[in-house]
Amino acid sequence: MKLPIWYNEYKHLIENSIDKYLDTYLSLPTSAPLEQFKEVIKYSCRWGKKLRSILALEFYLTLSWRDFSSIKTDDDIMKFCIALEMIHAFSLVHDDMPCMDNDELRRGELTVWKKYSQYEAILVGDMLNTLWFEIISDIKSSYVSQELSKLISHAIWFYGMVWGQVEDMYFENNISQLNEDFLTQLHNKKTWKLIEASILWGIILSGERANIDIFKDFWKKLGLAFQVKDDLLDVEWTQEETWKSVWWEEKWFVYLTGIDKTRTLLHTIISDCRSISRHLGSEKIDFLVDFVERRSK
Ligand code: GRG
Repeated sequence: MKLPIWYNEYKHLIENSIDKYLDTYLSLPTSAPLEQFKEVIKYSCRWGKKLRSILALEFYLTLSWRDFSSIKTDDDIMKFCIALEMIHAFSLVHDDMPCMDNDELRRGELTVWKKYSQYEAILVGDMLNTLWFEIISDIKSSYVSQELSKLISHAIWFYGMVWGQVEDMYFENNISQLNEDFLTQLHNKKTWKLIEASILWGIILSGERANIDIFKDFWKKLGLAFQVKDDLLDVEWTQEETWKSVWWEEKWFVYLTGIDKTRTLLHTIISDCRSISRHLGSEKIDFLVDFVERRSK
């Protein structure tokens, strides 16, 4: 699916902001081992769709009636985007490790543990999951910064990514206990909590909290659609097309319900998202919804 120019502009801004932020620290002279580790840090955050932060940014812009050109790399919304991408990168680096998914390919490149080493993959994850606190603590309003820290922390642990990953690892060896309900719950924790945080905070930073109730269902459904599509990618596309390892896994909607039912499920959830996003009248958000359904990466 071809990405529109604006998507690439957003992505470019996010990537530049991450680089700029890291460079403030990484340009300081250090010892030889740390020089190599700096490369690992940059490698972990590079590439990827940056979808979570693009969602945050677009909700922020639409609801605050701001133009993309008015955004500066040190605006609070950009700090939030950098933090989101660091947390996401951290979860991917750890998820790929031999003790978890044991993946060798991510974002079209070797996974961090495969290219560098397992100890560096663990440490770069530790670092990224610490750095976001510092970034969020730089947000101008201390009340917002405090609220944001709690929400992000919940997306990571409390019914969030870590809990989802614990269940994921458990069902790996106890597949007979898995059913559609458990799988939905697992994905809700593992995947949609961070997507929820992205949209919710795009709204809050825009100053339009009154819109939160309208979009509650939206982010829940979009997060699930994202994961259902992720499962489908593994059966519908090749490794070259998706830029990641694809294989048949038993923990999938496709495995539990069959490919046709999974496609129908995706289509239904996406239609629900479209009817909610229509309220916003943003072509860009409509595109992001379509993108979740039609992406090949
Ligand atoms: C405490 C943050 C934290 C993690 C430790 C490893 C782990 C616990 C959780 C795993 C969470 C995880 C990897 C969820 C998968 C979500 C998913 C489908 C990721 C792929 O996202 P994309 O397609 O990736 O947006 P790109 O490469 O485009 O950024």
